[in-house]
Amino acid sequence: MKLYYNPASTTCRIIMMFAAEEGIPLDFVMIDLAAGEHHKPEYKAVNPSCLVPTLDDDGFRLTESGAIVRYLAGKANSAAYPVDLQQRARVDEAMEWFYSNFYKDHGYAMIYPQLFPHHKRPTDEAQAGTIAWGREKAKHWLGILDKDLLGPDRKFLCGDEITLADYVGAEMVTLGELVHCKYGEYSNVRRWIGNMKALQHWAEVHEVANGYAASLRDKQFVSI
Ligand SMILES: N[C@@H](CCC(=O)N[C@@H](CS)C(=O)NCC(=O)O)C(=O)O
Repeated sequence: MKLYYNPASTTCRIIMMFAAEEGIPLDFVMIDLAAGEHHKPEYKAVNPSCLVPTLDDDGFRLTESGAIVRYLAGKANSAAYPVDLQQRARVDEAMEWFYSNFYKDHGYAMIYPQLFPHHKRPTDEAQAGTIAWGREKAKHWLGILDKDLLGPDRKFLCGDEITLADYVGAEMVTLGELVHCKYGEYSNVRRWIGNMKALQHWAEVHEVANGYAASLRDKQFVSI
């Protein structure tokens, strides 16, 4: 199976981490986002949305990181996506919470406009307003993540065992480290992220992202 990816991409690292931890072999095809390779006709034919990741399983092409990890988990019979209907529904519930609530505010409103020119708003006022709004909403979601989704006892989002939701959520939260988020008010979130960072393949999968973070160390950002 081929994965079109870029290691600096949050949504790609969800797949990279899950595949690495589960020992699922993937042939990685690097797409150079900085050079605009994802907008070239060759890649547009692979993924019409011109985004990474895309999986190609012997000609079966699949986009959307959430769909891709579910597909890989199904192929590998992974316990990280339980077959029991209600347990699986809990994993889906947490995954959807991150994609549709948390990421749009924390990632797309607070973080990406600060990092990427094509996410920057057209005026200073709109830019500052978007980031401030995203920050407030992200703090709201982090409070729920900390107290209700994790609480003081859970090792992972759905209990003591890691699930797909943890792979999704941990990438979306740690994305904030690029803009110097420390999440000081959210001790359960920090404890959970610590559990994720202790995974065997975390360091190698995050090498490029960590290099990018280091290059941003001296910049000023709005953070949490
Ligand atoms: N909903 C998609 C989002 C994919 C996505 O946003 N990918 C980003 C990298 S994290 C991308 O390809 N960005 C290229 C661009 O914005 O031009 C998924 O979960 O796979």
